[in-house]
Amino acid sequence: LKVNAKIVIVGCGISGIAAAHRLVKAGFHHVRIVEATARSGGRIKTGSLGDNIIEIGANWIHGPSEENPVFCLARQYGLLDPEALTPENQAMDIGGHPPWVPNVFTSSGQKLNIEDVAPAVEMFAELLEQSSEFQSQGGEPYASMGDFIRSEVRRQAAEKWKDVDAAAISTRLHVVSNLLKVECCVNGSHSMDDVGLGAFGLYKTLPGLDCTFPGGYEGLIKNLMSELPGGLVTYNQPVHCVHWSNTEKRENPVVIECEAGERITADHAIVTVPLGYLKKHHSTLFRPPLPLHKLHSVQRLGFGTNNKIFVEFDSPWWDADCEVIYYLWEDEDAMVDQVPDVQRSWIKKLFGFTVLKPTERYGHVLCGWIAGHESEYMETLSEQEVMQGVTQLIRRFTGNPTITPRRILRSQWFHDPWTCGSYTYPGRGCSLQDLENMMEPLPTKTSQAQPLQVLFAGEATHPCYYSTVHGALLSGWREADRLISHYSSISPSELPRS
Ligand code: 6YU
Repeated sequence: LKVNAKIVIVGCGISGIAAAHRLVKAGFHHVRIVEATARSGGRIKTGSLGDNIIEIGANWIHGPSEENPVFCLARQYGLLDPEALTPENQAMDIGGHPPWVPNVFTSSGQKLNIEDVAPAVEMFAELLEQSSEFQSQGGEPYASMGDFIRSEVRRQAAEKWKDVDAAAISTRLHVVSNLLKVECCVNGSHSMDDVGLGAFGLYKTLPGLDCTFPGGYEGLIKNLMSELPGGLVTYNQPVHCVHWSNTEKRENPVVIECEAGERITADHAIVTVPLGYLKKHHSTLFRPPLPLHKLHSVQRLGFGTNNKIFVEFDSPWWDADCEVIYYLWEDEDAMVDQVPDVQRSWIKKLFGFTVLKPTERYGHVLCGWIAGHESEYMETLSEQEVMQGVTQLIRRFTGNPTITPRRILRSQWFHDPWTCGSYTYPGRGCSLQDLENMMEPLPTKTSQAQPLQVLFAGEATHPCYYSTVHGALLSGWREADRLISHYSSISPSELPRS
């Protein structure tokens, strides 16, 4: 198949790169990517802290096993540690929540035993599992994940913990607050009250214990880019508007208008901009505007913020086997995941830290996680202020006033003008239909107009792997395949001429 169709891909993240890769391999030779920034990779972004490699965006391969195309490519390019390749690692079914060894600290400077927190952790895990079932049952007893979890914990605690003393119950309810904050990071939501209960189960996990890229996630981007023809990407070229539905022109019916004024004509555009960008700019990005049903899905789906704060220490103050550190605020109301006074107390939303392992590779580096409006506020502070907040927090919770970080680095995804947040979650009232609307090409009804003028890829368009790199990659392949099968099914006389 060798076609002359002109295809312009908007955005050079993993979905745009995947689409270009597939199209070029299939014989399309007029493929171009226009990218707003000076780099490829989008939300896959590797940086450094001192001598250490750190991931500012995507961190893990979620579910590294045969069905995960990111895992298969990373293996093919030789980018993974040997442990990640073992059959045992691939077979582990963790349901999206790795079984990390925790250290739990309280705001009064105590380190808790696992037995103190285990009953709440188990109850929470069961509720997450149950919540996935409402999707198939078609009924939602509560409007949001937050409502469901709080109500169920209250109900079950009254039944199962009736003989437990008040102090222990209070600790358990603070564990629930902490786990709600963890889930805000996992989902990229401000609060679990914003996450729809029925749609929560749309997200599917793959088997395999999550693994990282020892040389950085961007190694995947570099390898894929090296297989594309040189000059295919135009950098520093933000797209201002995609003009479509030009009924007078049968050839090149799409015009991509760039902010710098250049107008690129094309037969098809594949738009891969993040949902956060779409929410903010949809009214100027499309002429004519998006059909209402598509626009409503853009609005209904959630796109929140999850940021990381990397902190390096001269020596560890956590246990040698510790993989995650949790903080319980004893002065907080039970089971809350939002901070009432964001400017004064934003740090309360940070659920804790994951420990970068192995130590021989990373030294003593922790990665703090903070979601929501508190995270967006954190982005406006200076690095010095963030460092101060983190230092105070660690000193208070460990009861050790001498702990001093060596250096920090945080991500600022909300204020990134081309992302406007972190990733997609199903908001209240969302359903599979919303994700299907997201991926539907324009024009939606093929009458006389040229079909497939504007196609949509990107993590927010995947029906069950949204919010992930593998979801984004698969969505790019899907839209490339849509064009490939379109051109395979039409007769040669109908093919665009160059
Ligand atoms: C994963 C992980 N991970 C952490 C953090 C973030 C994300 N993800 P891109 O944005 O990449 O590309 C679009 C391009 O378009 C970009 O280059 C723009 O500059 C450009 N653009 C925009 N406007 C333009 C314009 N006008 N003109 C031209 N160009 C324009 N995923 O698999 N593992 O560990 C994490 C994490 C902090 C921010 C992540 C992770 C998400 C991925 O990074 C993301 O999906 C893809 O990279 C997106 O690729 P793309 O091509 O679509 O867009 C149980 C359960 C519950 C449900 N959810 C659980 C899932 C867990 C999600 N995990 C995420 C966690 C972390 C830690």
